[in-house]
Amino acid sequence: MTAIVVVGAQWGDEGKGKVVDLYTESADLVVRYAGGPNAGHTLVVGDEKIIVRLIPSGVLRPRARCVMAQGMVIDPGVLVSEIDALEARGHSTQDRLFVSDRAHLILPFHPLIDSLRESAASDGQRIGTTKRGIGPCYEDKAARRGVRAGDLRDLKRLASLVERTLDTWAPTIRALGGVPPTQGAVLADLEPLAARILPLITDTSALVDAAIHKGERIILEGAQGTLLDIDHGTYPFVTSSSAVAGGACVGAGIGPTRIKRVVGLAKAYCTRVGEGPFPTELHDATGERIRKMGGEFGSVTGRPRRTGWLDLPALRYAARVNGLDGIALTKLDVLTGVSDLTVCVAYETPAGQTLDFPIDELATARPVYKRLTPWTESIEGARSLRDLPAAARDYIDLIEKEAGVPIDVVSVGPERDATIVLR
Ligand code: 2SA
Ligand code: GDP
Ligand code: MG
Repeated sequence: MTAIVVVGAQWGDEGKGKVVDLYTESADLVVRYAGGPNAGHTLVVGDEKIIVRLIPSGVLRPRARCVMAQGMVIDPGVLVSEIDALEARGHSTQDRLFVSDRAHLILPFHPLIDSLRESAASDGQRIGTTKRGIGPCYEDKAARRGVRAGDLRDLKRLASLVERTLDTWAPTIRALGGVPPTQGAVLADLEPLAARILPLITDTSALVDAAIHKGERIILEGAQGTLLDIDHGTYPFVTSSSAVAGGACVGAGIGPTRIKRVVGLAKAYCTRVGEGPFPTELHDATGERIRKMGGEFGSVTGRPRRTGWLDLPALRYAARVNGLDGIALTKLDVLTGVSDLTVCVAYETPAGQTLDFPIDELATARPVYKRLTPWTESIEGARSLRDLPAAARDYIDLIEKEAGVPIDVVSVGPERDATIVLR
């Protein structure tokens, strides 16, 4: 068994792009198992920075095949632009990019509905989505009226499927003050894209299974993060997919017995983009400093990300619901010089103090903080634990102890080699 799941342990943007790219050095197959073009996974290699939204983060490793599996929702226009942008920069996807025939398609009215709803929502109701049509597309999937990538094979059938879905949404679009596109306009957009995407479409569950049987090394790449998962996140302020490690089995179409290891990604602090509870959020100069030093702006939307202290109960929760075997700790360098370095170690709730993450009581629970010794030395050049100041090593030890999960990797910069590999 060779399949490793890489999953976000917080609210996304933990550095999945960097870590998946790193792990793919020796991988044969990288499989994105959930989400869609709401994701922005950043890859930094030398002077080059590439943000992938749909295509798996292994794409810069020429020997790795890349699979967009059936748990994903795919916007055909975004996919074709992403392929063209990569090719233009000399990164070929020829013969190594595969799209599941069962992945659902984001159609032009999905982002329209998403945007109209967000604009119409009152404060407290707004989710703060990326407006990329993710929610409405997964709604069509659950309502059993979605259009799938495999449907692009038969344009006549595609026309009737688009009509059915569009007819369902048109009254909602009008009620929200929008103008639904015509079926003709949707199909006219889709047909040239279909010609480009059709050669990529296949039964990716069978492809992944064959790779498993050949003993190939497989990375299953998550999107967003545990606390944005539709079942296990801070509902309703979540995305609409199964972001957790369990989602890798459903999303890629393989059984749990095939997974060898689950690695959770955690930033050395927390961020969240969009609405919803964030108990350790900082609204002060330290929060601003972390945003600036960490470049904490949405990779897709450019929105400023909310920043806050590391939440250890939330990390323990992520360790539990994902069954984490290891943690990749990222962006430790961003905490250099943060003089009031603090972590959340527990929560105070009406029922008393708890070490658990009180996910359904976040409105009333209060974080219990612990102040730690800061460090001021630059750590971007560190390549082993010995290169780190004692306070940074203590920070890593504390996380490992409190999360109850070994730290496999510590990332100290966006580049591939700015990494300390521990196991
Ligand atoms: P959606 O668009 O329906 O999935 O939004 C629902 C919630 O999920 C959050 N979400 C994200 N959170 C962090 N990063 C994401 N990707 C982009 C990035 C975000 C960006 O890499 O920075 O550019 O703004 C992502 N995608 C979805 C979203 O904020 C909502 O809270
Ligand atoms: P993802 O969605 O989990 O792939 O994360 P994003 O790409 O949205 O955001 C992570 C950001 O942090 C990107 O700009 C990365 O280049 C950057 N990054 C990743 N690891 C590190 C690190 O260890 N240190 C610093 N300073 N930046 C990092
Ligand atoms: Mg991101």
